[in-house]
Amino acid sequence: MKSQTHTTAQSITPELRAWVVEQASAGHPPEVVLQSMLASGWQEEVAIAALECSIEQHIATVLPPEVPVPVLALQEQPLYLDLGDRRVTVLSVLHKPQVVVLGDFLSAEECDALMDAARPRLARSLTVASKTGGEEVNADRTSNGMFFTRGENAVVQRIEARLARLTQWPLENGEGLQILQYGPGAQYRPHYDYFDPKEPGTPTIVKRGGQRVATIIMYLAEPEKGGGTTFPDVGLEVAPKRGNAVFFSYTRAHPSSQSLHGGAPVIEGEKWIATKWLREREFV
Ligand code: PD2
Ligand code: ZN
Repeated sequence: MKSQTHTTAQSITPELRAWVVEQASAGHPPEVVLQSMLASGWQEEVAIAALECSIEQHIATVLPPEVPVPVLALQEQPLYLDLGDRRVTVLSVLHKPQVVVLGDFLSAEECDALMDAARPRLARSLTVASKTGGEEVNADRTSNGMFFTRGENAVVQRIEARLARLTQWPLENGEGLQILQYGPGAQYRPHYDYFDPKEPGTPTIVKRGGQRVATIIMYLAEPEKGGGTTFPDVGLEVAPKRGNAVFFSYTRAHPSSQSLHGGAPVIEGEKWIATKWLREREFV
């Protein structure tokens, strides 16, 4: 690299930035790049700042953009959240990725009402086909399921309004509530809920409200064994306790979000969940 002889007012030029990105792309670790800048006469603060801002800018060109996501009101570390019609318990919080486990989010009557209304409409679960934007049966997902339309009945309306207060995110940005039933052996292998920007079907899918930015899984019936919701990147497993819920968000449609998650196989009994996916904008 070109030697830096003057000691005042060094600045991060486009050439310096390009050089840093080139070094990083060639596989040189940041500390090595920093050492070589210092050896060329760069002041340490300028060299570190150059390293940080060059890498940040480079990341912005190769990763999908970061987008705003719903954030729960947990600033004062409350034990309970008053959601107007119900007080729910904050059981645990993971900060990166944001994963919040909530106790008593649904009443037993609400769980039963959702399952009763869903039961006659259950069919083998489909997933969005990322190649085409349509739907397909997926061997990674061996549950039965159905979708309510948004606001379809009084219980669905009440739960959707509660979710909107929890997430401080417009109710209109939510997809219709999905119900899934898992018997023994059924599972949902680890996946991301966002739509992969590299897949050809994604532009079609995101015309209806943009990317998914958060998921809430509510447990309606608990199996005796198995069926936890796993987050393999962070070694977390959420117990599928009836009435409880888990919220998680993903600021970037990329594995670096660490939002990989799955439904572990049910070993004994039956697991039922309701899933709400939140989009960036109104889901139409
Ligand atoms: O059933 C689950 O625990 C589970 C796991 C992963 C549900 C979903 N994803 C989902 O509905 O997206
Ligand atoms: Zn999922």
